[in-house]
Amino acid sequence: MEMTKEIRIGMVGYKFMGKAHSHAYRDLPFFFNEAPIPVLTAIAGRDEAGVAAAARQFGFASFETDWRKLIERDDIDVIDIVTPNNTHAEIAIAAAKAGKHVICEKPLAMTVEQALAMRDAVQAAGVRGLICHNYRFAPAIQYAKQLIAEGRLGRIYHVRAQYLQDWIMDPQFPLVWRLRKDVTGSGALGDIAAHIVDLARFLVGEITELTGTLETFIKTRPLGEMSGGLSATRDANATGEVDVDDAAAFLAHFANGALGVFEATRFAGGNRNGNRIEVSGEKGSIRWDLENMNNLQVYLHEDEPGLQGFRTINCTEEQHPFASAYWPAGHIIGYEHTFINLFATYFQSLVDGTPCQPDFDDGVQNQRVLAAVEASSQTGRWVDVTSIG
Ligand code: 4PW
Repeated sequence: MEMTKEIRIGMVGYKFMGKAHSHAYRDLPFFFNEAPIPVLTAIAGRDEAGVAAAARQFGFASFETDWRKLIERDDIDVIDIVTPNNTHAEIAIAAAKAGKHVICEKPLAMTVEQALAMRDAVQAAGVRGLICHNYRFAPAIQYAKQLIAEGRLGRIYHVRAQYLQDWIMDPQFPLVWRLRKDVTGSGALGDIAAHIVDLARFLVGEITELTGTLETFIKTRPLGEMSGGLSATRDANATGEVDVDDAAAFLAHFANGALGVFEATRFAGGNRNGNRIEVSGEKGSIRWDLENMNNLQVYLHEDEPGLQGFRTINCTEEQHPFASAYWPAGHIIGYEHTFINLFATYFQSLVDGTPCQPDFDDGVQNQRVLAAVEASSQTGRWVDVTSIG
């Protein structure tokens, strides 16, 4: 009997996404019992006490206080980057050059130029990059993709996507790294619009041109630090200028002729994590909301008149992608399982040598869209996404 392959993980960073990824690695073999097994080999962070505590909590066998040491180790197959965005390119390129596969949180980089350099580095080294757009791995989104690919919705006319949060609405919420351009690149745009751009690209295809705008409602905030999840601690005595967007909105044309309307904001009071997409086609429509993520709303025009309307499909049946790995029908899964599905697919592809998306090409395409929104916001004009970078 052939042994199940092990994939040895070296993770850089250990906050919100570090916890989400580590949890997924530990739970993965419970559900995907024939998939390669992730081994939590080492974790890196600059603060020795912090990284040691994270290693204990998440279950890593060892830790390093310099990510370069992690990359030099020959007992690691995959480097997983869960640090702020301004560090992604340097770590990913060094990891690829050292022959490691690279998992990277979104957005891939600060700029299209960096994203291209990261894509080129993994290609040149013959290793595989994965960008963590976990939401496309919700079973309901995978099922929607199947319906669209089978032509069940016919020609696609509209994409309506929103990512609505409200965690920084308090003007006293501090200027954490996610609100500092030098660390994060952009605000709601790169942090959450990136996800709906990925869902739209996955379901409908490439965006060719767009026009958009960015807005910063609160321009000065107290200084402070993230303290876990999306909470923060505030320094009462110092303030700083906010140089990223609080909200982004744009209209887009897709290569297949569809029209898209996108909105991403951290100022939609009452919406804690409202990641939503609706696709309208000539024969039917689908709509999905992360906060009710097991359900897919489906409308099919072929339904008998009088009974037409959106039906709610609970995507936990054996026909729904990934669902059988978990529980019997109707026994729902959550946010954390989107990461498990993503990593199980990626690790299997590493062993089989088959393609796995979203890869660094997807990261580059996504970054082009983000750059186009910024450019359009500055000029007030439509921007050709295909000509960027
Ligand atoms: O998936 C989302 C992220 O990309 C999460 O809900 C929080 O917002 C954390 O970062 C962004």
